[in-house]
Amino acid sequence: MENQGIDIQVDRLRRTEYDDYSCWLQYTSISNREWVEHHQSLLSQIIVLNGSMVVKSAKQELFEAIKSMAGITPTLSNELTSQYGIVLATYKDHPSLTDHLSSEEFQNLNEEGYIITSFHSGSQRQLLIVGKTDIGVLYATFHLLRLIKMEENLDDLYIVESPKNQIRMINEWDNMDGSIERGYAGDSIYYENNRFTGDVDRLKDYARLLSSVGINGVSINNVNVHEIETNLITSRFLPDVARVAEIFRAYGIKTFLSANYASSIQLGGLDTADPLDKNVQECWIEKVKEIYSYIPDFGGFVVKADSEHRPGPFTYNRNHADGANMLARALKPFGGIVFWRCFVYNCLQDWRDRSTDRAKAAYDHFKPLDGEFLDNVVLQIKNGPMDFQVREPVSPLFGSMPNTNQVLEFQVSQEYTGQQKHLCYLVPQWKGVLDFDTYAVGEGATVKRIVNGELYNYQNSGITAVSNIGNDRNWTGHSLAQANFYGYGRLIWNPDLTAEEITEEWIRLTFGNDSEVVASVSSMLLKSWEIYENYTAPLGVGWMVNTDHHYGPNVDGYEYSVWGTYHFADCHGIGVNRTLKDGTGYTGQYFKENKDQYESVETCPDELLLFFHYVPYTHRLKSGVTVIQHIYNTHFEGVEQADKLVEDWKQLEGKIDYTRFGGILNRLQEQAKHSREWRDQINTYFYRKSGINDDLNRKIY
Ligand code: GCV
Repeated sequence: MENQGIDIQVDRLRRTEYDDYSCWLQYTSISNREWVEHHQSLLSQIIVLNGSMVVKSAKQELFEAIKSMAGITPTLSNELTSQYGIVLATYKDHPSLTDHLSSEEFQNLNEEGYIITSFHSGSQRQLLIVGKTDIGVLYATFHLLRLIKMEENLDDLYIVESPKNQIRMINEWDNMDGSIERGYAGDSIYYENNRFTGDVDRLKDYARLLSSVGINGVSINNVNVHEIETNLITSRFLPDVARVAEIFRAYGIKTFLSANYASSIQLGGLDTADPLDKNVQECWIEKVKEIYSYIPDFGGFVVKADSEHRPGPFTYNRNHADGANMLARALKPFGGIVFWRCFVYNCLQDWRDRSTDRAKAAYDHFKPLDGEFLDNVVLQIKNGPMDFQVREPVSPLFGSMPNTNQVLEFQVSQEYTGQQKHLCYLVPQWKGVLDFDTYAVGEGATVKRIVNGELYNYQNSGITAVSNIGNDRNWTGHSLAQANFYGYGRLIWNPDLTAEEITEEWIRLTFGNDSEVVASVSSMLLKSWEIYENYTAPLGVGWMVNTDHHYGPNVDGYEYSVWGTYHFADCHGIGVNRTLKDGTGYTGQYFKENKDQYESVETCPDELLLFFHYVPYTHRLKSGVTVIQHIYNTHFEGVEQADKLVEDWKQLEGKIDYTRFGGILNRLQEQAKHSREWRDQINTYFYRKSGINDDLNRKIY
């Protein structure tokens, strides 16, 4: 027995007090001493039967967490001689260990899956943590730590887990000057002053957070690749990228880079980025070889091309498949992937011209190319056809390209949903997207079954999202926005988890097991999306935020609507006619069931009515009220609900540590104040436009 192999510096993981920095990995002392005594023998030894780097991370995490939470210093062993303890092993290395487990269960697990099982026989009392491969051991360890923190009984566990999505990724929008595009929690943890920060501890703690919720890939720079970041794929910065990759590797996370499509010009000295040009192709082949010489398991590229002034293949009269395949060919020998973003639209379009609807753009560009992409290209599609609005329909591209790999892109960072100053917990919104039935092959063709690869047998697929973290001490600015990070990871691991389950888990891990705290915070989080929607843009119409920075109310503030308002509000009504009959024809991009539902005002769901239809203010919704009265009602109600969030939180004083209690209270108070500005601007705008009084004669400023 020995305690070697434990890195002394991980001592910093131990905390006696709750600390915002630790997010949901709070290893505070368990006050329920009965629970600790009951599990004493189990927790007093860790037996590690695999020597990989990733299993070493699991061992370190478990060792420190047990020491900190239970006050027990486990002995460490590499042999299965003892009768008791927690055993970390992989199925591949130790199939015999799993004699008493069903090997069939293991066959059915995917490569990242695991089984946790309690094992007793005579005086033998063990907990087996068996991964199909080493990353499964790490994921299982984090699972076990969740159970310990929640003080669950460990005597009779039998847990079988496999992630439902193969790609579970995060996209950082970090720039090398240290800023983060759409970042609301401080500066970058990777870069400052056009260099890497070199803050290894912070990156390691980030890797722990990511891996604890099952994230297995991170692209570490903004999809808008500026001149300086184009150099990330050169010898100037590749050693730094390799150091980041090394930290992530120990937690089972692959490193990706966003690439500048025109690198052959900036770095290769060519005068073209034509994907069919032999020199351009050769240039990328050499570049990719160089990258892999630094990072042998490099994940690949994320590319934003021909969008919002970024370069792309259109300049050379080539299409997206030409561009993506050129990069994919270079990456193929090394197992790399190209994430090619479908966020492609003409940001200079004239909104008066009803035939060029921004919502239609992604489908129009990509659907005709189905089957033309190589199998290591994955099309990256935002959840909706616009841009992460508080409410929009699901992108019609999902399900419409059976022969092309797809990943779904969410935004954890709250660009349009309060920028981590307002509480807006997005798990319920994401669940709605994942459960949406596209009817691509009849009933049941949900988005989650498309992106997990099941429906069309995709080679590479899954879910990615824009990160919401920065170098603020609590990572996410608003401490309750940590729930979006956690919830994203847990949901994409298993989209069948309910929002309630994920929420309760996060609260108990983050704040402890007090039932009043759990009930109250859970209700606050689960209602927060609806509350935010109530006092902001109504009925799916979107935006109404200030231009460029996208925070605060501005009804006409859509930056690309220089040609007139994008929501088409006039003195008679509001909304965008996207019907096939006499609108932009966007509804025609959906499969029949959804097309029919959205096409008709009668069947279109209220919450999306103004996305699909222009209607008079006096149009009666299915809820029974008119559109104008709905706008007034929800905006008054939203403010009352925002006030209630403050009151609910105040009730928890004394139950939450001082720092987090105060920090969250400040944000909620700011939200309540700001919600009034929203209410007043929107109600006044529509009162003046429509000239219709509020039925309840409330004061409209
Ligand atoms: C990274 C929106 C955001 C941009 C972002 C873009 C994208 O337009 O406002 O900041 O650019 O989406 O997803 O590429």
